[in-house]
Amino acid sequence: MNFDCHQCTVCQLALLLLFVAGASTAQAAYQDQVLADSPVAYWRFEDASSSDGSTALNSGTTAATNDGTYQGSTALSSDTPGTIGGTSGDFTGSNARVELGTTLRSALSGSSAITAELWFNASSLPADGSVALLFNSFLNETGTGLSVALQNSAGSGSADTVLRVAGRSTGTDSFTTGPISYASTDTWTHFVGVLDFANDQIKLYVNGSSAGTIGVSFGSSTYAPSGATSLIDSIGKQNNASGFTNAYNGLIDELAVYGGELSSTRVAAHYAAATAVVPEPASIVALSFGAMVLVRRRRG
Ligand SMILES: [Ca+2]
Ligand SMILES: [Ca+2]
Repeated sequence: MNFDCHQCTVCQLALLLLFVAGASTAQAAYQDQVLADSPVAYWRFEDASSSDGSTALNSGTTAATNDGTYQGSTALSSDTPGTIGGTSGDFTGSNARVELGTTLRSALSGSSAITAELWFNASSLPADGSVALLFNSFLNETGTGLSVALQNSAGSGSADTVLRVAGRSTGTDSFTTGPISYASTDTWTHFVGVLDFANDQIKLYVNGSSAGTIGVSFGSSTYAPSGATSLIDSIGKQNNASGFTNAYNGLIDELAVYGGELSSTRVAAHYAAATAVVPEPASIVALSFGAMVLVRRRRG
């Protein structure tokens, strides 16, 4: 039997290239889906360093205007959701945070809806009566804007923990929230919260599917920022009048903010892009071996 080793090497190289291309396509797919919806801000946590003072790059349309700054010994982790790959932000639950400045609120001003989208994986839930802040833009004691957080009410242990998006359209609004039960740890979850000011609704999505539409009452049909302008926006911890508080303990990745509503169709498309099946390296080895056997049989 004649067997051409040159062909075998070409075959293996071709399969290796296919595998590498497949893996990088899967990583780009989620990012491409998000960018196709023109997020105002999009922090991917793909930064080279997270040492205090280093930049958390904004890949959204406002670019460097809304770059963040790592503080409080925030780390980067290779534990990431689905097939997205790369790195996520690792918030220790003590002082870790990304500081975002005060410019996002003006970029969102006038929007008839605001959407926040992120992946998170909680290492622990907030204690009874406590809040773990995932993301906040200007929603403080009196500020407008929105926040995403885990909140554990006093009593009943963690059984009454909720995941919620909260907001005010204008300074005269009450603190308006859309909560859903959530008490998972060590689990990557895709969450989308929509504040629909024009239609007085909060819409929630978990892992690509609707988790409820809640009728609320916003005072303004468009976002009209107001409040204590010195308080900065942040990820992983909240800046309020008493300083940084409400620490979150866990991972956050691919946090995007849109100056409009992300539709249910687009939410599902984003989630699907992150969960597309990619062949495991072991499968590639098996496929490569199988192809070699086929080549040998055909040529033998
Ligand atoms: Ca990432
Ligand atoms: Ca509780």
